[in-house]
Amino acid sequence: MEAKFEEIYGVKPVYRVKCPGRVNLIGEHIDYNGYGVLPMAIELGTELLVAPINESKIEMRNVEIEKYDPFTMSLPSTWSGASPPNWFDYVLCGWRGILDSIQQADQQKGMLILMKGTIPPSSGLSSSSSLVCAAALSTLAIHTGHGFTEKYTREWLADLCAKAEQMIGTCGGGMDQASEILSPKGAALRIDFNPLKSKPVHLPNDALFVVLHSGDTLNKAASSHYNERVIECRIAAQILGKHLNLPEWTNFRKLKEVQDKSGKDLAELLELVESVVPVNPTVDEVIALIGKENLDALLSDNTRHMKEFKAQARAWHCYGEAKRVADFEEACKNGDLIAMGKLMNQSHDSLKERYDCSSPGLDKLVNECRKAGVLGARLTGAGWGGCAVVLVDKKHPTDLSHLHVLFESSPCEGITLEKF
Ligand code: ADP
Ligand code: NG1
Ligand code: MG
Repeated sequence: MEAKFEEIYGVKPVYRVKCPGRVNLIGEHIDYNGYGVLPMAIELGTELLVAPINESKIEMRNVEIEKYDPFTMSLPSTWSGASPPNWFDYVLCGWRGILDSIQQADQQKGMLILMKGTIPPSSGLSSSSSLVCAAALSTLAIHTGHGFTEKYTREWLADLCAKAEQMIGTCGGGMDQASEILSPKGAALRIDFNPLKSKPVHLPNDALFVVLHSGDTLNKAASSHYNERVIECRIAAQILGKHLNLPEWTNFRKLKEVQDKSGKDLAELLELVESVVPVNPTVDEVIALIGKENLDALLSDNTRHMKEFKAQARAWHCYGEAKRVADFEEACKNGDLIAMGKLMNQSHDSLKERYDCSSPGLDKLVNECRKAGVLGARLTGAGWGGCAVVLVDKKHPTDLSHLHVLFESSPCEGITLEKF
């Protein structure tokens, strides 16, 4: 990579940033509802080589030149988002996030960037956030001459990158960025939000997590599927908040706010969802429940076309999945692989049936893995294609050689910065 950088740009790179991808073990589509998740960082990742230049431009190249066009942007630039995004827009999310946060928007420094990514794109292993986070740390180094400090902490960067990636149009939670920045080597990470907190979760010695590809892919920012789910959850949160007479329910955006403000446990909330949240309300029915002004404020640009909202099923999945994360963490502590596998199966079934975010290829893959005898199998990441993660007992290995195995995962460390 260094020789390639020098060959392209005629100067040596000054920094190398490496950022892993992540595989989510459990806790899907609940980060943006405020609930904790349990991913681990993986060995596949993004590598950026960067150098400062005196010219007023950012120039970027990808080693996969046939797939990703080179891009040059003159500085100063007011870029603040692009939807649907090109590959370099993910880099610019990280760049803009840092400049706004360190208040150097008017002192944009020239940069040369060479990128190499090994995460299969649009496959639920978070190639997008790996790119955003790597670009953000590179920009920090170029503009300040250093990486993490007491002021610019890993938590600060994870929060910043979660917000920054929304500039490509998805209303994401913060799981991917937190996992890819905060993960310790050798352990999965339990991540909680608002405020962001994380703690290592040591996996049982006999637990082997295998990642397989379904063959289907979907770029999350190029369709409205993802944001549609976010909006349906927001609507369910306001319907529940209003029903329970909770103060400031019109500000609710996350299903966890209902729990925090009502003090109810997840089992009580699941019951309430069934009795209070309509199955498939139309726009007019939602307006009758929460008011037009509130609905308008909840919708994103790419969800204003929606005619109906599967609010009940989405909320049901979310509260159920939040419980499964807690149970999975407990099962991990107890080394109970059977219980972990069952929870992964339940997670997939809920995502398929209540969240409508699986795909025929993913369901086929999950079924084949289960038939082969794995302890648990589920889609990982946002879904609609991409990868499945399965749990295998190392003492009784399952033969998956007839399927498209990508890798056997061992927990890797989060993002790193190196100065040459
Ligand atoms: P994922 O589940 O991998 O995060 P997304 O749909 O969120 O999938 O993001 C995928 C997008 O990230 C791609 O369409 C591309 O724009 C960008 N991307 C991923 N890998 C690379 C790469 N190696 N080089 C350039 N861009 C990449
Ligand atoms: P992927 O599939 O990596 O794009 C997305 C979101 C996560 C989370 C999962 C579903 C972004 C950057 N990522 O991941 O926050 O909501 O889906 O659990 O928005
Ligand atoms: Mg992504």
